[in-house]
Amino acid sequence: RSQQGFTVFFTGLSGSGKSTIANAIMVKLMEQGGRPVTLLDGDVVRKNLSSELGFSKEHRDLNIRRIGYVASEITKNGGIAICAPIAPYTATRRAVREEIEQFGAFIEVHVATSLEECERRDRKGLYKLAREGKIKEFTGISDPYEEPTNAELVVDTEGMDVDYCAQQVLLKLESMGLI
Ligand code: GGZ
Repeated sequence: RSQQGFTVFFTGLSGSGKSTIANAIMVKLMEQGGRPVTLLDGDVVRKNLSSELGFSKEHRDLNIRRIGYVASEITKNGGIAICAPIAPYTATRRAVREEIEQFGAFIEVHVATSLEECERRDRKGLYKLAREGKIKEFTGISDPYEEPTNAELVVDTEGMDVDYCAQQVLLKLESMGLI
């Protein structure tokens, strides 16, 4: 059994299902025992590590670089880091990948649930506020999301349940010899 550390890095729109899938795989990986599993979820990181940051490109990049740094330390020490920010910029995702691949594997998972579906769900009412101009620089509405082209895995939560998507991720990790 491999003891290499690795990072699973989810990227996708607000409300795409990143956190839900991330939580599901965290539970499964913890059940397997062995390596410690650390979840770096978007809102939790923003509250604890990036509380002074907003949503400009500069601030988003800084947020992602911080997440990448923490994940690289975890990976270096043989642990499992699961990250779930929007991470809208290709260049920043690539920089984080390069940092982490020095120490272990990097698995980018694009949660490709469409904007239409995320907005239709609007679980937190943020899309409505963004459409009304009450939230500025909102990803997908008034701020960019650069679609990944080199993700190890693409999942779409529209019409798929969370467990199915989580299973896809676990199968990928297995096929890469990581678990
Ligand atoms: C995007 C925003 C914004 C703007 C607040 N744009 O669905 P949520 O609520 O819980 O997740 C979103 C979260 C995005 O933070 P991240 O740290 O993941 O973003 S990034 O990777 O770009 O740094 C959303 C909420 O914060 N939120 N304002 N303008 N999402």
